[in-house]
Amino acid sequence: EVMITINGKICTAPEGSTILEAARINNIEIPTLCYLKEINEIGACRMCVVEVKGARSLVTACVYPISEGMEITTNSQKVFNSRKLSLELILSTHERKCLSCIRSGNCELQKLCKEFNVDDEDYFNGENCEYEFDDSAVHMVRNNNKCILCRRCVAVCSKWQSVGVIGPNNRGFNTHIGSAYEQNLGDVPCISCGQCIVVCPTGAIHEKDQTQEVWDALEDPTKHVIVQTAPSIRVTLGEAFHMPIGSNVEGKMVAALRRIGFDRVFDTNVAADFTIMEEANEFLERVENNGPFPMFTSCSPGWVKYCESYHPELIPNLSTCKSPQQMFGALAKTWYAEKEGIDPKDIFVVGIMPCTAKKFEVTREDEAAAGYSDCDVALTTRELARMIDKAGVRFVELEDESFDNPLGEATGAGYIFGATGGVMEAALRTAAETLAGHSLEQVEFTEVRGMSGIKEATYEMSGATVNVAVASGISNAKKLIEKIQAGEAFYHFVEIMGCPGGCINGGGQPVQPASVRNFVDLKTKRAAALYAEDKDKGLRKSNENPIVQKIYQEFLDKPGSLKAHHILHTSYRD
Ligand code: HC1
Repeated sequence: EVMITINGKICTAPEGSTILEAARINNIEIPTLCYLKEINEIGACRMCVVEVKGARSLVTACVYPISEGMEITTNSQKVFNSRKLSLELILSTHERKCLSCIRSGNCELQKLCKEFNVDDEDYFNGENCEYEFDDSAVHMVRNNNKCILCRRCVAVCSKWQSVGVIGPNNRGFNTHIGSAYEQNLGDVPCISCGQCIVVCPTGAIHEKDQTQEVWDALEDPTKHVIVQTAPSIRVTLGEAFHMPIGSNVEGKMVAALRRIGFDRVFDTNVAADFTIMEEANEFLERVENNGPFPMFTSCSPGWVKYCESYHPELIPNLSTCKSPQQMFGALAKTWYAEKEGIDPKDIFVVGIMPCTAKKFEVTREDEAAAGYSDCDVALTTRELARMIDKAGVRFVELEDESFDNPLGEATGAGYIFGATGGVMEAALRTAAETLAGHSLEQVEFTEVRGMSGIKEATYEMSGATVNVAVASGISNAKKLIEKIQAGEAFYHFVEIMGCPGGCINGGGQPVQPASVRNFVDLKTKRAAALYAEDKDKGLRKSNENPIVQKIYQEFLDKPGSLKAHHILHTSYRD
């Protein structure tokens, strides 16, 4: 511990801390705009300037280490004036259409302008670059007129995701973020993960809003509009309504979806149970046929796109299972349509997903079991929150309601899909039981839980040794693939999720400002709510789900059957 003084008060902080970290530990917030812990520590925005006794000028707290006896002032007039000046300069090149901005109300720049009494937005007005929107990608829009050049998006794209398809173009006054040679985002191998969106402090990047398509379907009397909610939505949606991180709002979410007017409110978790049935079966088939190993999971569309674009040689290793979102849509337009006597062309399936790549996934080829796209629209958690607000639904006050049947009751295995390691654990539960041929006591495979980027485990199952690995975030996936390809590791089964931590930290989730992201373990809190729900469930193995058993009996025959293949599996291309 190092002894320092902050604003006249003696306090301590661990050695090696920056001033920013030391202040936070002592409950003093220093504002930042560019800083993202361990990812973007460039001290460029100068919002975090503070006074240090003896230093010649103000120092940037995000990168400046503390030392014994250091005297720091974070709240002097000199500090305030400098921050205000920085904000005025940022505003001079910022498109100030705040009223209609998608981030109005949770824009980090807007909040600081208010705090530092920026009373003249036009103070440094002058010549400005005018950028066209880049809306060439399926999932997102970039409006560089609102970009403040903090480079957080650039940093996460290259460091978390090892994709690196964006960076600064041009220099000086003309600097702007984009792809190399000014290519459109839609023309470069972006994997649509949306991690850039959740770290953007302003409205410069956001998902392509498709809520109007859903409102239109809801008004169309010929459409039977079904909504399905991904595992992680119920533990993150509350954040959009200022509820604590990790609140499980499943009941309110269902109630809100009904108030909005969906004809049926179903659960993607049921389809996650189907994914496990198919994936466990596919895995056991590979065991019989000696590979190809490892088998990679295929439910994360950002990962699938990465695999297709960057590692096409691994396509034979990708599970052919559609993702739960797509399996759900396929079953809705085949089994459910038949059962309810509805023409599948009149069924409109909306997925509420934590993920921007799901918008891309619904457009994939070979995902149309009934001859129509399995799923029609994928909305992010944020888009759903906007629909709830627009519909005038007082979310926090809602009484809990339950999903509709028959596609509303999932096992605990379906819930944990939303966190890294969850798909693996769910698959192991069913695979172990299938191999044993009878019910097993063991439900939890805790070695694959937790937020480490790469997890490995070995299990003995009825005499067979199964090596598994789990990676989340593409930079970790890349490391794991390199290890496998170098022959340094051998796994039978590998789960990969495109976003660090899995879907609970997806690119479509409610945006938390950097002041939260840098200091709160968002991923663990959100995941804990899913594991708690799993623990509470009477049924925790996908193979125990009565509706899953029923649909196999009366419609699909058995996992891996021809019909199951036609409806629930897909193909890939490089
Ligand atoms: Fe996911 Fe999945 S878990 S991919 O993370 O397999 O997006 O939440 O819906 O499809 O079920 C996302 C989450 C989600 C699918 C499932």
